[in-house]
Amino acid sequence: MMTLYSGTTCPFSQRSRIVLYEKGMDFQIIDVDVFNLPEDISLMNPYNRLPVLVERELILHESNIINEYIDERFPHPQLMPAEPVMRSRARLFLFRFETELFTHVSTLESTSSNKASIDKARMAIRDNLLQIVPVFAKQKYMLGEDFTMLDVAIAPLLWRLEHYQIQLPKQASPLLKYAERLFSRPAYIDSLSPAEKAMRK
Ligand SMILES: N[C@@H](CCC(=O)N[C@@H](CS)C(=O)NCC(=O)O)C(=O)O
Repeated sequence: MMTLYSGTTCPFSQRSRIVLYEKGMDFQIIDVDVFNLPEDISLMNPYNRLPVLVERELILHESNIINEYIDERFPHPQLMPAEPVMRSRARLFLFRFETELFTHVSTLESTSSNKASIDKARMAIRDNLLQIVPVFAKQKYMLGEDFTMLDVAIAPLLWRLEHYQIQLPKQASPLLKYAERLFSRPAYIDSLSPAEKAMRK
């Protein structure tokens, strides 16, 4: 059985929780306090961060790497595109998310960020999200009509917009409707920790 060491408020951990619930197989989630990491996390992850996935002798870290492993191990429903060209494009998009959005999410999650860097991170996230609004004028999900790993990757950020004090203008409404579509999925609802539920009224 897979065991996920997961931060109850950690957006990266939530990604892996979403994938586990989408697959509907047996797994165990161990809640970890991100602000008081137990020593065994540093033994499993040299970067001493959550999430960490353990399955027998395999120990993985980095949410996107964990998620691709779960997707390959339990192929139904498949979350990465099956076809190599689309699959590599999906990986490029995941890389872009990390570089342009989640680097700023990490600033907002860090206890050592100062006000100037927090303000800068909020603006950068807002600007980058506005750029992807037009995608949802034409399609239901990030890559088309199917829910994929890209939707998994971005959902925890969209859930936290209010919590991070990021306001989007009216023109972002297709993106916010898309977010509601993600939040209404049964696996998404199951993935939420009590602390995450409390982030949105
Ligand atoms: N790129 C990593 C980011 C993971 C990450 O930053 N996790 C945070 C919690 S949300 C963490 O464990 N922070 C503890 C620390 O840095 O001390 C991933 O995708 O898994």
